[in-house]
Amino acid sequence: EEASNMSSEQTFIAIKPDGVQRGLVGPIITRFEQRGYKLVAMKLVSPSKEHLEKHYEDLADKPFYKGLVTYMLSGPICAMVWEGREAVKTGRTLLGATNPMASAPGTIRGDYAIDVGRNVCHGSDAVESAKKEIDLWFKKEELMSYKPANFDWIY
Ligand code: RTP
Repeated sequence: EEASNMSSEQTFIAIKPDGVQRGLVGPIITRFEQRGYKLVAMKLVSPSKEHLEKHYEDLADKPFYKGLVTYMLSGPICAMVWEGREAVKTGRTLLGATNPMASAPGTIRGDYAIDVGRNVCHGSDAVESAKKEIDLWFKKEELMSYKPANFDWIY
């Protein structure tokens, strides 16, 4: 497959405080690695309330918004950027439906979560929001550029 179509798309994936506390960082990273995605950036962070309000600004009118921000402030978050073909859409597929009660087994939420307010992970929902989120959570120099050794076999 042509290089142009193999690795250009990036998505922002975060392991929420419950996922970090429950020791799910490893299993979640493993799923993205095993599928063939490339880890471009990763850090454990405790963002400010203002940062999280910006991240969730589109949800400011929702009844669950305040509780959501409090939940996201409850412990460190593992922030990541993953890259590869259709990374945004497939990233959401790997995560599973927002409400874990509707997430299929085999997805991260379908295997590890029960409550929509403790759903373990976040993934960008569109290429445009992925760009905004990557820009919000990472500095340019935190994004790594390299060619994984397995890419000639995956694409
Ligand atoms: P995410 O951004 O975390 O990947 O989730 P999403 O796009 O699938 O879902 P969205 O509607 O944007 O909601 C963001 C997060 O808010 C929490 N939530 N709680 N009814 C509720 O209590 C409720 N609904 C949503 C979830 O943590 C969801 O991931």
